Amino acid sequence: MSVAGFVAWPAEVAVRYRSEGWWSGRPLDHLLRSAAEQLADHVAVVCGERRVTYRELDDRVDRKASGFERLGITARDRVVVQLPNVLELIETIFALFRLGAIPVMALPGHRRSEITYFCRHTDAKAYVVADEVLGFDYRALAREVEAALGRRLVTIVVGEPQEHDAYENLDEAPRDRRPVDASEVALLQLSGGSTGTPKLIPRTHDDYRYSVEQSVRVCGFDASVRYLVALPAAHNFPMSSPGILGCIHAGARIVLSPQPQPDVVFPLIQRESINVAAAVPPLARLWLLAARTRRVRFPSLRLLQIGGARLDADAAAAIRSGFECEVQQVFGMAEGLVCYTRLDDPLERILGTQGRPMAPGDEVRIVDDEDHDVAEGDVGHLLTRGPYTIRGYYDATEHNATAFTADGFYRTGDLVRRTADGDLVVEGRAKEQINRGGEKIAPLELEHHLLAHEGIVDAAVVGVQDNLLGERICAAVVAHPKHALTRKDVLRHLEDRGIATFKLPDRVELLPTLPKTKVGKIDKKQLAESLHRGAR
Ligand code: AMP
Ligand code: DBH
Repeated sequence: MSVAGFVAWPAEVAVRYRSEGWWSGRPLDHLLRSAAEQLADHVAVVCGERRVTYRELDDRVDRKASGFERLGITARDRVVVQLPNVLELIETIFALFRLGAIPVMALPGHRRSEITYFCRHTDAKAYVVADEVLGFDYRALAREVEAALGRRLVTIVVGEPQEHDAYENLDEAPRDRRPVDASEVALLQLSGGSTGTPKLIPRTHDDYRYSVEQSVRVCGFDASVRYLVALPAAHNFPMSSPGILGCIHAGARIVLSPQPQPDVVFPLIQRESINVAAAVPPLARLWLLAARTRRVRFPSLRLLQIGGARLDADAAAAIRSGFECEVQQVFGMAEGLVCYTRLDDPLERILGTQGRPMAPGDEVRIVDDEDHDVAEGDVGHLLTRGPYTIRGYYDATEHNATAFTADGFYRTGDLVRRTADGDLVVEGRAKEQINRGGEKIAPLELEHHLLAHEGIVDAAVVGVQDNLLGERICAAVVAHPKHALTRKDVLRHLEDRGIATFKLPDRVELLPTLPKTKVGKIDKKQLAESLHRGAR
């Protein structure tokens, strides 16, 4: 039996994935157990001045698992984990994997609105946070979330706990336990989504592990890798492509950067002789500019992986020559499918495409609006299915009916074409989503929050083209004449609603009316274009 709300693969498909050897039946925490057995004294994680070996990490995870258990957390319990890039994040998720409990991978930028939703929607038992990061107090957030939920959460705090439970005290003798069933849900990842509410993505031990193993193979990770985590660690890219889990599978070294800025990252690359790093396109370009002005070089850096948003060929070439390293494009999604350019691909394919699916079991279709395959080379909707692509969002029956085809393909919402070499090129998207430098934002969700203001009669949120971020979030608002609404009021309203920091609009426009289509719907295309023209 699996956790409720999970859509499993059809039985005959699961049988095939197992017989092909794609699903190994081994749970995720075994990645760490094997590394601890084979490379006990290798450094696994560097976090500030702390360095832990694989043996130490494995031991700590065992003790933490028993500690979580003492607080009443058992198999299938959902635990919202919202930690910055610290060792405790890695320990926590592995301790939960070991118990068969299910971490919900929140990001540090999430606020009351999202965290309350995650807790309510998953009926979470516990919440793991840091005390304070960059002046923001997560213990206070935990209080607000409990008030919104109207119930208590087991809140575990890394650092000074106040009235909550101290993470430090989760330290109990390791126990023998039943191995976890690898076909069960291991974690809930998040999707940017395109609807009014965020979507949760159930990933099983079997499927996530397969995606990590395939990533490690394609990216050539081995024990010599020193991998920099500068993006938020819980995100699917730095977690699994090959990311943190890939490093553990390969016995590589994970170096956690508390922040992504050059001031923090550059000294770390030098001090730790980093050879692989992952970035979203705007971050890679920011690093490049800073490296140029400071005239620093990074001779240890071998590979820069770039994904999360479209990287154009010129930027890819500039990054490659500026850092004197190889570039790999990563086109992935927390729902599953990950495409990579291969390390030994000809340069024009590395720079000019988003690569191709990583695994033999990946199925890809490119279709028109009627779900018919387009002619080879034409642009169409990308559909995908396979041994690590979900068959449904968590507890979302209605949305799943349109987000997946009847035969189980996930509708990615991306518009792509396939080159003669078989690589995919992302040409745009059909889904209502803003991609702000790799952060995905659903306009509908923001519009709901805006319309909750009594002085706002109409609202539309659109992505406006931006040279650095790809897109910026712009909220166009029509205020009721009786309310003398200012832009500041609108932003303050959104902050009061408790939405994630990365969803706050870059720009708020107060307009007398919004452009409408012939059938009376808001014409977002025209709106985005006029806002773009207005910005120039
Ligand atoms: P999510 O479903 O929230 O995990 O976001 C995944 C989406 O990010 C994909 O469906 C694409 O729209 C976008 N994406 C990820 N990587 C790339 C890339 N390398 N190039 C273009 N778009 C990307
Ligand atoms: O954007 C993404 O979600 C993403 C990008 C690169 C991803 O999930 C991944 C690699 O695994």
